[in-house]
Amino acid sequence: MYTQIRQRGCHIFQTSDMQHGISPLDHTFRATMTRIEKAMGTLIEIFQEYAGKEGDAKTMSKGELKTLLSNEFHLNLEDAKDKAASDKLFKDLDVNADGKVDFTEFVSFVAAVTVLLQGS
Ligand SMILES: [Ca+2]
Repeated sequence: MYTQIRQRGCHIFQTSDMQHGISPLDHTFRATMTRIEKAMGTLIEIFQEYAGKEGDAKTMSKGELKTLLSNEFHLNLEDAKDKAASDKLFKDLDVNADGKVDFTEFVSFVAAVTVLLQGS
């Protein structure tokens, strides 16, 4: 079962890989994707879009995360109080404390927010 999930997961990642474009085969695969596969592909696309804005395209800087929070969560982080909150959130997300938010750290955050929303 995990092999099948992994095989489709590789297609989702390739289909969502904006840096290399989407081939006609990927469009065919995209049409077969289930809702949850599309949701996972969307998470990958969003992460890659923001992580790719500056520096290492596989991790998000504090500035990239701030832009993502502003654009995708409609958070305005312009005043000092909000800056402190976004700095704390970045520190909380950066579980391995390497000064960057990688995909695992990002997707853990999205999962936690989703659980909160589902329970409210
Ligand atoms: Ca990190």
